[in-house]
Amino acid sequence: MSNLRDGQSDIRDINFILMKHLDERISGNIVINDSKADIPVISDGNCSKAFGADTVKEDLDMLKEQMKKLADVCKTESDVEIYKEPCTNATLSISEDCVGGPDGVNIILTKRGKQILARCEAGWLIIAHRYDGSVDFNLDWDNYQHGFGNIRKEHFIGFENILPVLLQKRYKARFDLTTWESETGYAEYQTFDINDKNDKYRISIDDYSGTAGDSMQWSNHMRFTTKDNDNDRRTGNCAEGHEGPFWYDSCNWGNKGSIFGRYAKNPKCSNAWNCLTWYDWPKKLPGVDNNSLYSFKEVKIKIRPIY
Ligand SMILES: [Ca+2]
Repeated sequence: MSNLRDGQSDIRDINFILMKHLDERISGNIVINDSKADIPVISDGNCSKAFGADTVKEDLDMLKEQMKKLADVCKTESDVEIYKEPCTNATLSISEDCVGGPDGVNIILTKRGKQILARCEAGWLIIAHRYDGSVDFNLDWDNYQHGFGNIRKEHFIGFENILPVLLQKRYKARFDLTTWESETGYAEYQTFDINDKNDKYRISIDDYSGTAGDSMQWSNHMRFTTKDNDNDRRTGNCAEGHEGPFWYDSCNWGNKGSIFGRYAKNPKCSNAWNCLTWYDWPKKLPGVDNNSLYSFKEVKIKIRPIY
């Protein structure tokens, strides 16, 4: 009986997803002509562009195939930590990003068929979250490529997971920061994109607005550097010297928002620029000589499409 209930629930979920995708395919000025028909006849507003049942069946077959692939997401053995825990109770809510989806971990199905897990929050898709130091962020290139941490807690989503999302539309990014004194600030960037691995995940980040200060301006157009993959503009490796990867230009002054540094577990960083740094905070941060020595308590990076 419980198997039957599970099956029924699966069918409902799949049906919902198929309908959602059909809705998207016929959106714009194309509408369902006869909602009572078993197989809907689809036409534009003037009924001049009717599609037959074959077209709809083709779409459904394609979508069923997608669903099969999707169901395999959680079954696939993965050595990437990010995918292990949530698969036991990931929300089966399919979307191209987090817009319109519920808060929590969702399966994202991109237009080109890439499936990823992402935590959603009020329509934003979270790329990275740090708040308690439970996850080491000073990791290798491979970790940043594929993601690490626990998606419900501290994690980085992985470049290879976020790039297919970014390819779909234009997205903006927002950095939410919290101090140990519980002050919050944000930096929002209307221009945000990341190039592929061949360009070492070079970032485009511009058109700042917000309250936290623009500490990413120094990283605009920079490539990503980890301790085992040096793509910065200095002779040495900035990630090695500063205990964390980033889109480094040079090491210090090109490192003003290096939020992947060491988690200090208190506001004081023992080495300038080495912790969870956000130098351009609009005032001097308390308890340190200058802002390069302050380590923030929390940072969250998230994206959502620009309409
Ligand atoms: Ca270098």
